[in-house]
Amino acid sequence: MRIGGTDKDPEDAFDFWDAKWFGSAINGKPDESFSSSSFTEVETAGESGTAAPRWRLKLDMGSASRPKKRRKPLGEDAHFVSEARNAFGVADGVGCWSKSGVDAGKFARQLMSSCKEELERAGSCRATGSVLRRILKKALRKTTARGTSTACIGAVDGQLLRAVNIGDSGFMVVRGDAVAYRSPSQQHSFNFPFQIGRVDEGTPLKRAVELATELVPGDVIVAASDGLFDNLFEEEIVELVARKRADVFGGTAEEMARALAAAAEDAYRKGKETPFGVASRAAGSPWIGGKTDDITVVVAKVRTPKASGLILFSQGAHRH
Ligand SMILES: [Mn+2]
Repeated sequence: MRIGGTDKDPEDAFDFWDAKWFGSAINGKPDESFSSSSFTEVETAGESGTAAPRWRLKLDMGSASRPKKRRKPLGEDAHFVSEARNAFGVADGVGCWSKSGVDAGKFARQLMSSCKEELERAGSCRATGSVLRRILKKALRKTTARGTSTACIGAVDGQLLRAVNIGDSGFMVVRGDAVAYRSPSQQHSFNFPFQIGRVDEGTPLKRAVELATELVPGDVIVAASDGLFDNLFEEEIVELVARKRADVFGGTAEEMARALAAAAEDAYRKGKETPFGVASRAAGSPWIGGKTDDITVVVAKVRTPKASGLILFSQGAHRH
């Protein structure tokens, strides 16, 4: 097993963990305890009683991906953004399917593109938790590739960000210099997330959680695969977002996404201390460094419907 970032080809360094992950996924009946700490989780089952939203917030979105293997540039993560629906999604196909000749990345990409298609086909209907769950279910049925994947789709519903999530991809809402919300991660055990697949493979979709959190203009949503969250601490993510946001002309969503993905890759390539290292040691393994993994980041900047040009003027900046 590799300790740190240097003594082995990083592209092959993760077999130990992959084997554990995959083996349990296919054969095991692991315990299904949640690894969720103090995050707020809003139950959205009683949709019928909720008032209609007063106004809709808009998302300016950008994304970045960094594959762990240069020879496999598409990697096994997938994502989508839909400006039309103010929605996004992230999926992380389980890598060790490759040992059976299956590219779980293909499955994850099919799942995300179908989610986008179904969301946009649903027209202007509200993106409630149960609607998002239905969309994920329909998208799953449309996949033809084999494999399993985590999945997280989020959409703006009035002033709320609604999401349906299964596994350890997820999102956080950065407000000012703090984390206003973070979605809970679902793992059977360390480094073995809930994951969905076709037919009987993976975790039943009913285990997906519906989430909702209130947004305010100026919030920055960071949705990502575990490649980001395992390699950067919350404080590092917040700090990077804040630094980019302070850049009046340069802090686009895409630039934020790129900077976050680059920092996460840097963390595992240089063997820095990471959340993954901390969690590994807590699980009894002497791991130091990050997790060599595909990294996918979607950044969504939250604004009022017509505020995009006004923010610059109110800050007294001039664009030529
Ligand atoms: Mn991953």
